[in-house]
Amino acid sequence: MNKQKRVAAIHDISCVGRCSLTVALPILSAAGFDTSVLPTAILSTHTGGFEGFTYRDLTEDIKPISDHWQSLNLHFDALYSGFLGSFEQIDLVADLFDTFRSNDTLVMVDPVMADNGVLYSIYSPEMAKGMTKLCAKADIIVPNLTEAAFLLDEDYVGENYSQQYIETTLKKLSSLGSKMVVLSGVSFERDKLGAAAFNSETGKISYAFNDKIDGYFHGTGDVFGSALLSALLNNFSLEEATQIAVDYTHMCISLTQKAELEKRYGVCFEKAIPYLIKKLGLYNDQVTIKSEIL
Ligand code: PXL
Repeated sequence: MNKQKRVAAIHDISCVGRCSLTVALPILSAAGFDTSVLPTAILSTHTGGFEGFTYRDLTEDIKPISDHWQSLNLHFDALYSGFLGSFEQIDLVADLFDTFRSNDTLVMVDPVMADNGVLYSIYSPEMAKGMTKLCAKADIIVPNLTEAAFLLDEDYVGENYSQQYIETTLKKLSSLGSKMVVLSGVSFERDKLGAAAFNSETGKISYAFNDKIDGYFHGTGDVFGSALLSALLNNFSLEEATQIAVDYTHMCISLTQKAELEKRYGVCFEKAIPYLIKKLGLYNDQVTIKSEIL
């Protein structure tokens, strides 16, 4: 057996409402990776749709955890950051990248901070500026269209944009410093939704789409990012990995919609894990998802 790859997932724990670590950890584990976690904050729920959530900022714990990890001489095949708990965490996570990056480490930054044209409630515009610094340290960044606008200090274009706009945006995002960019939430046709990917080393831009399901489903950015990383670490190309992540996210949304689940609790990504595993080629047996098991 090849050596099992190890990932560090650096996100918050939203105790209720599937997103961030409660999504990244199970998906990356199911995809076969030894997944270590570094929680950036603990919230009773995520910030999008629940009143009165608690918030414990774990900024003070990052450096001691990192120092202890360093004493263990840990090697990480991927470092994957998402929602950060404070402005200071940007520099702390950047330092952690410097400490644990080796030649074969893939550093993925999801600049989680906004959606649908607005910043998440606890984020400030300064956070958005700081996040560009972290993106510069990444091999791959995975913003949505709103985050892209904040990173580039541009106006959010809403749903009216051209293919030219997407391709220019991909290139501008890559010039922040990362080799690869995957832009999520891209749609050119009313009934299709997906992502655009750019590899600055080859200059290649690719698109991955699936059927669009109307409505806002919480936590899908984290489902998408975790599936994308799972595919990249399983040696799929950027184009293939983007399609796998789009298809898996679509499957999760589709199952959630069929089950008529409350959207603020996130998508039922768990039920679609066998589908992801099959797409990743980890099992050869026929896998069918039965929506009636929901
Ligand atoms: O899925 C993004 C996310 C992660 N973590 C927290 C959030 C959100 C989006 O609202 O509130 C705490």
